[in-house]
Amino acid sequence: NAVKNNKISMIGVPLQHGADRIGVDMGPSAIRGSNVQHRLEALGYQIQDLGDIHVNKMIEAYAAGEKLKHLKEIRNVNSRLCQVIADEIGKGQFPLVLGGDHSIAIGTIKGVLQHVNKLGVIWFDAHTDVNTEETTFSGNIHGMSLAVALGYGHQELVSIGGIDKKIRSENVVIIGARSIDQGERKFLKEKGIRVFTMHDIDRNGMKQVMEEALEIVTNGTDGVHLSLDLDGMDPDDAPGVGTPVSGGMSYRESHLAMEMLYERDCLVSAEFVEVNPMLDQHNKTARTAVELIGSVFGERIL
Ligand code: 6HN
Ligand code: MN
Ligand code: MN
Ligand code: MN
Repeated sequence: NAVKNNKISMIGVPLQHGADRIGVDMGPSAIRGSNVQHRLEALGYQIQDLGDIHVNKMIEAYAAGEKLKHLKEIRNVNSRLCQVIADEIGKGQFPLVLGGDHSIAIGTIKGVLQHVNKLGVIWFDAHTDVNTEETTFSGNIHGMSLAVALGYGHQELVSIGGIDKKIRSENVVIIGARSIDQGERKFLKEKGIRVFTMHDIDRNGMKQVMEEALEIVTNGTDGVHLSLDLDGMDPDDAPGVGTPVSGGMSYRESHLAMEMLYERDCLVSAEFVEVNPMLDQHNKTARTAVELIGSVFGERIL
């Protein structure tokens, strides 16, 4: 993991085809422009910036009439991402992925699964991203990526990196949810996925929620992946996202969650997604992402 070898590979994925609002493809440059590399180097890490995964931008016309929008290009980008993640972990690097819309979690997780058999996942999000082609209202694949990682959804997506490579519902937690579609509710219940909603955070506090969450994702697993959608935070703190939902996690609650993750020393990979500079206010959301990245890699106030 990162703390043991101090070597991080940074990978940008300027994908927006999984979401409806344009601009999220500029997320990686906004995060890089907020000095993520210097911040991590100051903490003693060696950073290799691998640049961006190639995304074909000229496909907009083909979305009309597709049930799953831009399926082919999303499959291609995630296949490439999966390979890069697997290669980097093979070299002993810690992959830090910068999004891009949340459909990129498919490629990241499938890549990690090439090396880590039993993978725990912390899904930090206002949404739960467990739609399938049967339940989706929007057709947007960023609302389906967790289901795909669990092995449910379109075969073109589930087969990326090998159909047998999947995470198990008992090793997954979702934190910060407050917008769940009807079909997703059913899915979460059927699969027994533990969801810590905003209600749980209000009632029990982030400290207790994270203690329980860490117990679940580390129990019987060989490592944990953090998939952090910036819309999990309150839109006051992270306005630059395509699907904002009010009443989210505060700046301090989010940092506490990151600090507790660092203390537990269980992460093998992380991704920060859905930063949309076109919808942002003075780059606030990208800067917040970089600050959260600082905390998850060990930055402390004192
Ligand atoms: N995200 N549940 C909605 C849908 O379109 O399926 C919203 C998904 C948002 C996805 O924010 O990563
Ligand atoms: Mn589109
Ligand atoms: Mn999401
Ligand atoms: Mn979301």
